[in-house]
Parts: sequence; C-alpha cells; structure tokens
Amino acid sequence: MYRVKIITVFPDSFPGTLNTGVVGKALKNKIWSLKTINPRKFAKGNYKKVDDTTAGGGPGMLLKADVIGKSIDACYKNIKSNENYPLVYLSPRGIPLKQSKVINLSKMKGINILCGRYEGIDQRLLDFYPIEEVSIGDYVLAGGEIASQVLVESIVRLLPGTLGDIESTTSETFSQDLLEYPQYTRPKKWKNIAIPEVLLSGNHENINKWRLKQSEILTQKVRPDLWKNYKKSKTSKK
Ligand code: 6GU
Repeated sequence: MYRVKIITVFPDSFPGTLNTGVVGKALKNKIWSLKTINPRKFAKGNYKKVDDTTAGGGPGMLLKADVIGKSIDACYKNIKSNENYPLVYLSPRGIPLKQSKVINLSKMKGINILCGRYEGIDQRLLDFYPIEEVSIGDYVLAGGEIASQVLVESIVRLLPGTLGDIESTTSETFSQDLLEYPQYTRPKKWKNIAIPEVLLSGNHENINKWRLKQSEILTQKVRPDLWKNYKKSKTSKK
C-alpha cells in the first residue's frame, strides 16, 4: 500500500477529488492510503497559532518552523527509512513537476506532502529537512492543497492495480514527449463532420502511422519545448 500523508491547515480539502474515479476506487481497494496532519494540533496557546509575521517586515504571514517541524516529525514517527518516503513541499517556487518525477515518486513506498499557505514557510524548515520543493505550473494558487491533489492523482494512477491493462500502456518511453493524437467515437457523422476515414479502415499499421503523425503535428505546433526533446530522444535511440 502506497502511503500518502498530507500536512495541511485545511484538512477538509481532503480527500476531495481523490475520492472519485479510478483514484477513489484505488483508495477503497487499499492500493493507497491517505492521512492528513493538521499543524494546529501542535500549536500552542489559546489561539493555536500556526502562522506569524515575517522577520524584517513586509506583507503576509509564514507557517511557523516549530509547528510545521513537529508536523513533519509526526509524519516520520512510524517510518523506518526516510528514503522511501520523500518529503515534498508544494509551492510556486519549486521545481516544475514533470511526468518523469511522477514516475520516480510512484516507485517509492509513499510520500509526505507539506501544503504551503499564506506567504510560505520559515526558510529554516527548508534548510533543516531534506525537502523537495515542487510546483505544478507557472501560476499562483492560494495554497498547496489543490496542487497536492494534482500530484497524488498523477502518482496513484501509475500504481499497479489502479488502471486496467489497456489504459496503462500509454505512458511508454518517448511517447511521453508527444501530445495525444485526436480521437473519435460514434456517431460516424456529427454536425456533418465525419470521422477520418483511415480510422474506420481496419488497417492498424495505417492507423498507427496516422496517429503518430497527428501527435507530431500537434506537438510541434503547441509545445515546441516538448518537440525539441522528442526529436532529440528519437535520434539518440536510432
Ligand atoms: Cl504547489 N502552490 C501554490 N500555492 N501555487 C502554485 C503551486 C503550488 N504550483 C503552482 N502554483
């Protein structure tokens, strides 16, 4: 069972979308488990403060090192080797998430995730713990909760038993750098638009060729960055 622990000041956000579809089914089938840790549990005083103003002044509040530190320690309490349970901090400052990273994370025993909120966390947490800072894209969310669901869903769908055999074949080698080709289903004609003839031909060699070509055209057009990688890996594999 792949163990997911999430440190969040908004535990009500979970399981959220992670309870639906194949990922929710995998949760029920115990392919993975989910636990949230609310830092407030470790906060002191009447107000149970988890955040405070930034040293040096300026706007916003930071999650406190003492409270978050205790939350991280709680995640690792019953874990023998930390190496199999990486600690990921979700923040817009992190390394952009890629499928290659998702694949690596899916091969671990589990993951501990810290969701950022407010202006971020005390820098000493990042210096003290082996934290991987990860971003899900170049835009700013109000917190890491939705980002963590993105990350967990991308991992769980790769775990053995989550997807059927048919679906699981698409994450192969350098198809990773290509966008998916256009797909069609019945009716054969819709608003007077027909399904491309080759797809109805029954000739699988031609169909595969057509699909690859369409993927290449699309990738070249909308993702020149992926297209560059694809061409590079294609020539190096020849
Ligand atoms: Cl992981 N967190 C926040 N707050 N904003 C983001 C993000 C994460 N990734 C992209 N934007």
